[in-house]
Amino acid sequence: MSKKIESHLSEERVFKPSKDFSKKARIKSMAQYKRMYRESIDKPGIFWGREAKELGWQKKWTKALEWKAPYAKWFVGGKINVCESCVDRHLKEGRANKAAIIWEGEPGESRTLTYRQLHREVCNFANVLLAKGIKSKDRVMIYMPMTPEAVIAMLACARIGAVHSVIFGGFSADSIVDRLEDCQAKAMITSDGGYRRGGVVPLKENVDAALKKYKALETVIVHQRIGEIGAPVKMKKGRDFWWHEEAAKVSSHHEPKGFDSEHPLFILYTSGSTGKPKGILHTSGGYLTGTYATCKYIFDMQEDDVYWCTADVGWITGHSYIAYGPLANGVTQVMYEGAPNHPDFGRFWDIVEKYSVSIFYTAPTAIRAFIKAGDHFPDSRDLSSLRLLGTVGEPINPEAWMWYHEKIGGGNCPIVDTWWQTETGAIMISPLPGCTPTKPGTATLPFFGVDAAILDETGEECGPNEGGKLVIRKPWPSMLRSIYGDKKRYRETYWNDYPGMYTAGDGARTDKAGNFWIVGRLDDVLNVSGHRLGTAEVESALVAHKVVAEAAVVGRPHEIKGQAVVAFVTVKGEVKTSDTLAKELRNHVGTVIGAIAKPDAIYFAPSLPKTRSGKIMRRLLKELVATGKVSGNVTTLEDQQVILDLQAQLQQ
Ligand code: 7RM
Repeated sequence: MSKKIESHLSEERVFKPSKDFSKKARIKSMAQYKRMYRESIDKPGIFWGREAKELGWQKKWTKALEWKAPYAKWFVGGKINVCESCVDRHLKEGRANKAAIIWEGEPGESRTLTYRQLHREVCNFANVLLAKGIKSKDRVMIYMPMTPEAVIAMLACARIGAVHSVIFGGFSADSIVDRLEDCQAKAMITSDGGYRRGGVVPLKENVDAALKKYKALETVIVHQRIGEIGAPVKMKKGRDFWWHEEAAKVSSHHEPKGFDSEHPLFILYTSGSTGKPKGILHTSGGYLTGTYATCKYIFDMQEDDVYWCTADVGWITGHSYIAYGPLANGVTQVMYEGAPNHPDFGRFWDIVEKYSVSIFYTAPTAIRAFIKAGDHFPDSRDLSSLRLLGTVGEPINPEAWMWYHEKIGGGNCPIVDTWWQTETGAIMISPLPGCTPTKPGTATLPFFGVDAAILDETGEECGPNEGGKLVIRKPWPSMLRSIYGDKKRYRETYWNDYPGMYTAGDGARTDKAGNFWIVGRLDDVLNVSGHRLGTAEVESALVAHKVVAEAAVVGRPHEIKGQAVVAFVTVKGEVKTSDTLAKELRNHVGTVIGAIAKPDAIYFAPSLPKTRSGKIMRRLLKELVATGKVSGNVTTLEDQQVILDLQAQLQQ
């Protein structure tokens, strides 16, 4: 099979699931998929009602969907406790002693929480939050490493109706401040630190720095992860409390109360085309139904599976496919704290072997890094427990797909390439592993209830192989409900292109078989290692530095990261440019946003290429960094010499 990798990489290769896989899968044939898809589109209330019912509601809904574009309400009148559906329900259904989370710390320790233990921990921590005066709809920020306590904190918030907002542990103190202010958080849950690549991430220290600027926060609860190893954290009296000390003061019993199906569950910030991240708001009943059903059908989760999603809980993938979807399915999952290359690139495969992982979900950027590291890492591990593989975050290049298929899947695991977004809450376009014929590079077909289409500028549907904008024409249960505190931006960002339809911001095309091929973002959003980053965010971080007059940021194709950040900077009058200054600016971006936003390269330019009306022509800069020259139309440039000078600088 490996010969095939070299010989032809055309769209013609089609991979079908084995008969053996299909026989045991939840969806066994294309006929079954088509029948269910038809029903999900024609009678969404009946289709989704059946899925939702499996979650255990405290009160049944009266109406499945109320749609006044662009606002949807799902399961109106129903009452549900999301945490009860993810945890308590399994105690009654015979899973009390089943492993819910098998956790591995980066230094190597291992810990298992059964559903019963998870229940006790969550109830206990819910009582801690209540004792600290956290009430329904209060916003609670979570800034933690990948420990079970991160999931426990999320579930405890859900249990008492508080709205969590998780911020990725790699973001900086300044990023915390922006988000605290935007959602007006009342409490923060953090850790003394987390392990990453052998080092310690000083989470509490970052929180302390952020709280110098945001004073409205009342309570900080600190989970002890590092203990003696790290520098001792400072605890501010009356504000900061140790998780374990507070937990010891309260009971581990808690009766879950039902909340409205549309009760807010969480806010998650994501990059858009302005400098200010958007707080994507998700609610309860519909979100859980979407994440539950996608896990069930796309990951084909079954009672004896061991599932592992390598994402961080700070991203939507960690919310939907670590915290909520898998637990709603009562599956056993692996959770890993650290980096894929610690101590070396064999770590993931050691974990797969150690816990007999059967379903594995990761990002193309990780796969490309593994390819580069060398085949001896997976070759020397027993990966035969795997039966299904998944990817998410960006288009997967056919080479990476084939390597994943051969080297990790041993040539017989279906691959689900899942397209979705923070905004969609759950997977939207993906193969169903027991039936969909797959091709390297396409996310294939829409999931149940997803009315996806590709439209041209006039709103006409594009034909096969015609590029256009990806839209969703009908509401779906796990869709975002708004941008927190900014309905105007919600309408303008997602609902303005075509009346009543959701625009994803991605360019795409279909092939003759109806498969969706996602090309990439159409707006000024980069995808760096599968993470969304707005060029405007990086630009505003740069211009906040005292020496910078102007900045333009573009993405450059990168072998492993997919895209790398490249910045063009004009400094103020008297300032001398140097390598040292470039380094200082890179670190500055790291301080303002986080390490993922640091530019790979900074080019100093006396001025930036602009149109006569003063708009920076990012299109030219993008071409310049990708190819080293500018071939396109430059006649609208105000000063053509600017781009020629930059071209000369890049060619040096
Ligand atoms: C889940 C997640 C969303 C953006 C999206 C796309 C890109 C994600 C795929 C993909 C091609 C995929 N949420 N994207 N998955 N592109 N194929 N399977 O990543 O909000 O952080 O990013 O990511 O551009 O719009 S996200």
